[in-house]
Amino acid sequence: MDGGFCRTQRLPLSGNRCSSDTRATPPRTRAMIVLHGYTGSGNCYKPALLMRQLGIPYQWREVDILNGESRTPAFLAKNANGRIPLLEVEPGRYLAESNAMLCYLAEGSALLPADRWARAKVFEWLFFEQYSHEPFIATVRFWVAIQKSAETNAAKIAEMRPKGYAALGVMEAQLAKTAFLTGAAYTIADIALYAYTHVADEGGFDLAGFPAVRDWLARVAAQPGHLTMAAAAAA
Ligand SMILES: N[C@@H](CCC(=O)N[C@@H](CS)C(=O)NCC(=O)O)C(=O)O
Repeated sequence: MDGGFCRTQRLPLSGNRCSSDTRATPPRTRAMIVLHGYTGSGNCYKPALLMRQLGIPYQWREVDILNGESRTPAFLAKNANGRIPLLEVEPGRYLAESNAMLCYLAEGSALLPADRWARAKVFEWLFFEQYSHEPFIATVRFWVAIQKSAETNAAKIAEMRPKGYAALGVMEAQLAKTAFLTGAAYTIADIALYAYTHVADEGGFDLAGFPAVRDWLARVAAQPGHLTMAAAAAA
């Protein structure tokens, strides 16, 4: 595995053991994390990229969302919202919402600062991504490049495209000032925004007018342990 970002804290293990308990019990083997996802989904790519960079092994389980697999009773029992990604942190313990996964997985690493203000600025971008960026850039890309339904959705695409460009403009303004979204350091905010920005062209978004965003995309792709979207599903 490529070099990654140092973790200073392990993910919690379930089960308590008193620190004064010195009995020689065998070390607990933790089950590998399972990422239920769909190849080509930026939301699924986010936790995969982070886990790769933190050196956390995971197993990818493909969910056929185009044929309704995420809406079956079996899947809805795992995530009532019927969406992927879904992170199975241990057998039967599920976490939905890509950016919640980033927070959970990055806890204790340099990618999620401990300082209250610095952390809040990371959250600011995570919420921005979900409200002002992903609903436009990812949705248009989905219709154009994945579902191939651009013609059917032409009116909605025309409405969403300016909103996608507005989000790119917000990023451009920040990245003209700082190397990464929250300042000089790479954080999970960059992972969250990279996921759909680096494939925005697949939805017909032209990044020519966003030079700082393009330079940032290259900086993110050059981070240790970087994983491509295609490779995320190969785990
Ligand atoms: N806010 C969610 C969005 C999840 C989402 O929209 N997932 C899409 C694929 S990227 C999905 O599962 N679509 C299938 C469906 O809605 O049935 C996140 O960030 O994880």
